[in-house]
Amino acid sequence: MNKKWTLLVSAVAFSAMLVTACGGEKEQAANTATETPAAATTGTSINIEASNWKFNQDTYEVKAGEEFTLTFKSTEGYHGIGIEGLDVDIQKDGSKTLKIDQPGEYKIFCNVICGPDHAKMFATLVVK
Ligand SMILES: [Cu+2]
Repeated sequence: MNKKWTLLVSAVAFSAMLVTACGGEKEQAANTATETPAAATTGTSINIEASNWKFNQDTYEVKAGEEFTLTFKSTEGYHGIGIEGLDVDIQKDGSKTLKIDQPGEYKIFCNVICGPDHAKMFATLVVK
């Protein structure tokens, strides 16, 4: 009976630790998010660079209804990008001309299984 109880307590403590660890990571990610000057990415072209394991900016901004060229480059490692809801599928290096009429936030993700922190590679395309 005692042994069972100890086991249960350890299991609960362990789960709590896991939850705490996850929460902590998320918080850290939010804290490390840096504001980038909008001027750098507003206009007719945006440059997205990927390294191990992040994009060079958290957000990229373009204007709705205006054509722009998206240029993607893997500066370290081999990465790619896809953008949710858009026909973008670039791997390693490449560019694509786009025009997005619908303002909103589009999720940018790495579309190459590139390594341990692949799942953390996200950025946002803000269409204003
Ligand atoms: Cu990846």
